[in-house]
Amino acid sequence: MVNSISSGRDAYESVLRSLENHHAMIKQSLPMIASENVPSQAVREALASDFGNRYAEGWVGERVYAGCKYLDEVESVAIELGKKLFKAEFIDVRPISGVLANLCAFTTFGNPGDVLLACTIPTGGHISHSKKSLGGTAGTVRELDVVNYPFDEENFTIDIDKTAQFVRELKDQGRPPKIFVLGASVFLFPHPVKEIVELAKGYDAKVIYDGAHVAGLIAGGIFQDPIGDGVDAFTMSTHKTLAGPQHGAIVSWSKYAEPIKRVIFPGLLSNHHLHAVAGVAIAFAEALEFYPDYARNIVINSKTLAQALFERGINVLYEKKGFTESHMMIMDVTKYGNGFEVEKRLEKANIIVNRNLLPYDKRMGRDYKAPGGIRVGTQELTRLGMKKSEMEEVADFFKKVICDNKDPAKVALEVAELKKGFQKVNYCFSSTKDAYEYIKIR
Ligand code: DSN
Repeated sequence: MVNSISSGRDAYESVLRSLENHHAMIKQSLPMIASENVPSQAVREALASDFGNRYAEGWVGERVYAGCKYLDEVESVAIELGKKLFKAEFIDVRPISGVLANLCAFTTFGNPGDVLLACTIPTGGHISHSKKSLGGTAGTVRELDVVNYPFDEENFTIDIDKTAQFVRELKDQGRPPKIFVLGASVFLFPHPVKEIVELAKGYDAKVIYDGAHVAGLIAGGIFQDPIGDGVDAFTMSTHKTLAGPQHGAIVSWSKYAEPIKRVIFPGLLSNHHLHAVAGVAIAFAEALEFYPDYARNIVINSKTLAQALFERGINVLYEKKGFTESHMMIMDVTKYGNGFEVEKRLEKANIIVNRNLLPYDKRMGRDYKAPGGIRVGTQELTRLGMKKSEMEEVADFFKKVICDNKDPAKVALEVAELKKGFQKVNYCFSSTKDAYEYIKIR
């Protein structure tokens, strides 16, 4: 923590020092939080551009401000590329985050009091899909009546038969479902999109697929094709496997374009962070060119790391399903303490992960502060060029810290040594600077 700040100059220097220190730290770390990534230099350039100082309320070509010529050009590129990547009729790249994209979808397709189905947080659901009692966006902000899918914990998937029965019961109670949310923050295997779309049709309900985590995998053609499988809207953030700037987008059909556009502006946003829109356009271009390769390598690395950890005695879940089909895996670390303690030990070794609830944690009396699990993602290490053999080395580091109780400070030195060879962003057009280089403008 910062000690004392006695003047504006102190504060100014302290902030800039923290920024540089962070860059130095991340440079020698293994960033493995599944919702993060490192963008290309071109995306960083967009983020530092004057686009970030401008307004362009309204739709491309119909702005309510002057000065939008180049902003419009760039947003048009993002829209065209987004439609191509996600095989969609319509995309709006204005939501400034994944949560905002979800709120836009909830607002377009639901009214307060409507019943919305989603996964619980321990079964992978995101807080924005959650109930009012948890402070979730759907329940708190949109006042939707959130209920949860019956979940097949053995296979880590939504139980379709039980869900069909559950929604029949809801209908009999006079609470027919209006929105089915798919997608998750612990997203190991594709969700049963076709089955839920079919079920939703019987109730004239809408299906929203939150693909924030897997958008880059979908762009690379390796996970599932939610629009092709018939969802009404596919929301995303643009910085996880997609590796763009922190932003959001909503993909849908021409028939919903006008209501979605109106909800976003003037409903939910004024400024839509045009520097980030430029970053999204660049990330989409990178995805078009490089992601079939990138997405495939992410999944190979996830499977390799999960298997390697398992072989070293760490309880990575869902072995019988191959652990994962995505960029992430989930492990039960209760043999070694709890998720919080293990997260902190790994952090001391410069291995950055997050503690996570396991599907059965609630029954065991565990909560999110000290859950039983750790979630690990391989998308950033893959972007830096790591392959199967590095995943074996990474698994060794985990074992040393978690199972063998080795001094994390010593492991941190080995982590830094491995990381030295992986300092460039791959799967992009230009990579002349180091991935975490701190670029001064002042
Ligand atoms: N969904 C959170 C995560 O997965 O870390 C970020 O929104």
